[in-house]
Formats: sequence, C-alpha cells, structure tokens
Amino acid sequence: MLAVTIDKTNLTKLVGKQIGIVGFGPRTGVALSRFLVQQGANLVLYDRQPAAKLQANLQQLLQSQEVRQADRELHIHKVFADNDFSWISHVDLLIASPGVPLSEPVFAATKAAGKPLVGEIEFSSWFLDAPIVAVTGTNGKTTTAGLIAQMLKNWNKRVFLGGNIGIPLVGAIGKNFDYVVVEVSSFQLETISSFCANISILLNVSEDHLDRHQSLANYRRLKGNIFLNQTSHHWAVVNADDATAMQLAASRPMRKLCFSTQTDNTAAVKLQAEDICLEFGDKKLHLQTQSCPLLGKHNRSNLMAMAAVGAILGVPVKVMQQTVDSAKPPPHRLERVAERDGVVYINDSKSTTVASTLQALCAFVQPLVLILGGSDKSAHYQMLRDGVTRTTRAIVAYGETAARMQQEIGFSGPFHTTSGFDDAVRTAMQMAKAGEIVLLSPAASSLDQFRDYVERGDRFTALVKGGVA
Ligand code: UMA
Repeated sequence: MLAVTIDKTNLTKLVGKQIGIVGFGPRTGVALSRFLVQQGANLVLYDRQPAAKLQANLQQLLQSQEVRQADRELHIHKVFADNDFSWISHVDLLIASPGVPLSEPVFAATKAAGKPLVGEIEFSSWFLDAPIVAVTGTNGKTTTAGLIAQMLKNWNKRVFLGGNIGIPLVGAIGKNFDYVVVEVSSFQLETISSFCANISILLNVSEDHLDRHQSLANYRRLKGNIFLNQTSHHWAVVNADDATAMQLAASRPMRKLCFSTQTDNTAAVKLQAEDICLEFGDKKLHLQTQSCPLLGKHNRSNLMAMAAVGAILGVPVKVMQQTVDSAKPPPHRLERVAERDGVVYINDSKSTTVASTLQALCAFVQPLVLILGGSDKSAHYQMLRDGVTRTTRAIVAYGETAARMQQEIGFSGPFHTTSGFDDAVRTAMQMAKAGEIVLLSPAASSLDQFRDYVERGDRFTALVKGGVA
C-alpha cells in the first residue's frame, strides 16, 4: 500500500511499542486497542470526531478486561478532531480502520513521516496460525461466509467468523480456532500487504463504492487483492459466471475451483436442475437444495461456493447437506418480516448495490412494491430498468438518491419519491394489494438517514409490524 517496508518480525513484538490506531470506532478501534493494551503496547488513538462523540468507545475500552488486568501504567494518547499530525513521527506503526479512506490527511502525514501503515485485517493476520478462509465479492459475502462457518461448525470444528461481517479479525487472535472464516471488503483489501488466505473466495464483482474508490477499475483491482499473496499452495474458489472475477483470478498461481449456475459451463461445481453437482479430482458429490430456506438463484451460487470449500477441506457430504438444509438467511437479507392483509413484507436493507437489488428482484414471483433509496454512492441506476420492468408494479424511492433514481430508471408504472424513510414505507404499505410483496431492497447505503443498514432494516420491520406510531 504505502511504499514503506514492513518489518513484521519487529512489529509483532508489541511490548513498549507506540501504535497509532486510525479510526476509534466501536468495532475496529476498540477491539484493536484492547488487544494492544493486553500485549503491552502504548497507544495513540486518532479519530476525526471530537472526544464528546467518542466517550462511549473510550468507556468500552477503559472498562474492558484487558485494561483492568493491565498491571502497568497505561499510555493512551488521544488525538480527537485535531489536524496536528506531529504525533505520527513518534509511532512505530499505524493501523487503519477500514472506514477511513486513504485520501484522508492523516495518511498523507503518515507517508511523509515514512511510517509503516497497515489495515486491521493485515495486522491481525500476523498473529493467526489457523487456516484462513477469506470471502469477498460485491454481493453475497456475508451469506457465504456464514454458510462456510456453519458447515465447519457442523463438522465439529472450532471456527471464528468475522471481518466485514461486524467482528474485527483481531478477535480471533490467541483463541485456538481450527479455522478462521473472514468476510473481506474492498476497504479492507486496500490496506493489506502480506495477508494470505489458504482459500480465497471471489463471488462476483459489480459496481460499488465508487465514491471511495473513484473508478470501477480501481475497485476491481482491490477485489483482486484477495489473491495478491496466494501461491500454488493455496486455493481460490471463483464464480465462473462472473467475467471480472475469472479475469482477476486467471493470471494468479493458486489452484482454482470454479462454480457456475449455467448448464453450458465447464466449471467443476454446477447446478443440475436445482441441485449442486461437484466433480473434483476423484470426488463426485451431489447436494439437494429443494429444502434450503435461502431464496433466489444468487443463493445457489453462494451454496456452490460453500460446497467448493467443503470439497477442498474434505468436509463429508452429509455435513454439507445438513448445512444446506438448515441454512438461515442473515438478518436484513431477503428476510420475511411480516404478513398483513395478504401483503408479505421482505426486509433486504443490506442490499446497498444495484447488483444485489437485481438479485432480490429475481427471488420472487409475486408482483412487487419496491422501496429504493438512501445515500449516494455514484451508482448507475439505469441498470435497474429491465429488472423492475419485469417484476415490479410500483416503486417508492426515498432520501438523497430518490430523484436521480426516478430519472435514471425511467419506470413506466407508479413511482413516488419521499425525503424521509418512514414516509416511503408508509406509502408502500398504502399502495400494496393482497398477493403482492413490499420489498425493501434499497440499492443504496443507509448512511444519509441511519447509522447503518441494520438500523434501517429494524426501522422497516417496526413500521410494517405497526410498532411505530
Ligand atoms: N473516521 C475517521 N476519519 C474518517 C472516517 C472515519 O476518523 O475519514 C472514524 C470515525 O469517526 C469512526 C471510526 O473512524 O469513529 C469508524 O471506523 P470504521 O468506519 O472502520 O468503523 P468500524 O465500526 O470499525 O467498522 C469497520 C467496517 N466499516 C466500514 O468498512 C465502513 C465494518 O463494515 C466492519 O464490520 C467492522 O469494521 C469490523 O471489521 C461495515 C461496512 O459498512 C459493516 N462495510 C462496507 C460494506 O459492507 O459495504 C465495506
């Protein structure tokens, strides 16, 4: 990332080291701080927000077991909402939280001072011995990582599941896991240097996060970083239906196991009717998916990725089948939350991209009243036009992106725009008729009106269940 040599041997000896943490959020910042205090490091906590906004995070740190048990004087220097970066010249290493863009002045100052900088995923991987299974892709990461972790647990393995899913990887250190399954975002892949998974999974690559990564080419390159340090001793599981994913894997030396939902593809993992068939070396296996609770063809792809990982690791077929049969959709991802007056309400708040909303549209046969909108990630909404024309009777769009969505989609049916989210949900509820589905699948992130997609999904569920006045 930054052109500074990283001396891992030295930097993993943390006693007495000065470590800067960039972004003191409740997840990465606090979790890293706890680990570093336990290891005897001194901390500089940097955040662009003022101290008043970070009090809860500080409390969380100060009341943690690691801080209470530290039998030494703690050196925790706080740099909150302060653009004086002179502290950087005193640190041995900076660790970035994924949400802090590399364009921030703190990183220019880091470069100018010639200090090593890594992301949390990179740093944490230095301390892990267990094999790493890393899942990336624009959509389906959480579902697939969850399926793989569940399959390994069903095989009686001790499994850490974390990463972009909401649990920083640092939590896996020192815990004696058999496998570490980590969901990895493009933000995290931007700050790796030696991170290397034993098995990498690239599910798909479509337009996302252009506001941060500037161009699709740059975003694609970052997704390809999942293979950066893999050699012929490692494995990649790649979606053969996704040309970009295949291209990113093509010139890399790791062994590949590809999956496809297309019958004419030569991939080793395929669909036969609805079932998954896998041919791998002398192994042939068949998994039935009829009783799997996960909706949509994209979930068949996620199940195939899981099966490929299972085959590589030698998981028994009956364990894979048990995992398929008992799979649960992650919350806020095509989650059926209510049925009122013959209308079914589906919460897909986690869908923050055009591609994942297109997948959601394909998961139902009933006519849809679709709720779109949220904050602007510079996506191209005209790509939704064909999908909504085929599946949707009416659209309600809210927030920052509503007007642009209306203009770019050019939908011929009813299209309402609102500024507030609550108004959008209430309008959709009034419009929906018995036998229809109200689908919240926003194709945009929640950050203009909510803390995250979880808060947005919870608000939707409360509104449709009538729990909000
Ligand atoms: N901050 C700065 N300067 C900035 C930006 C932020 O100081 O320019 C500070 C904020 O004030 C805040 C802190 O950085 O105090 C937040 O850091 P963070 O955004 O990294 O937040 P965490 O809570 O640590 O969450 C991060 C990931 N967040 C992002 O990538 C934006 C979480 O992914 C992840 O679950 C968590 O680490 C654990 O690994 C969330 C996400 O939205 C779910 N991911 C994107 C997505 O899925 O689309 C990639």
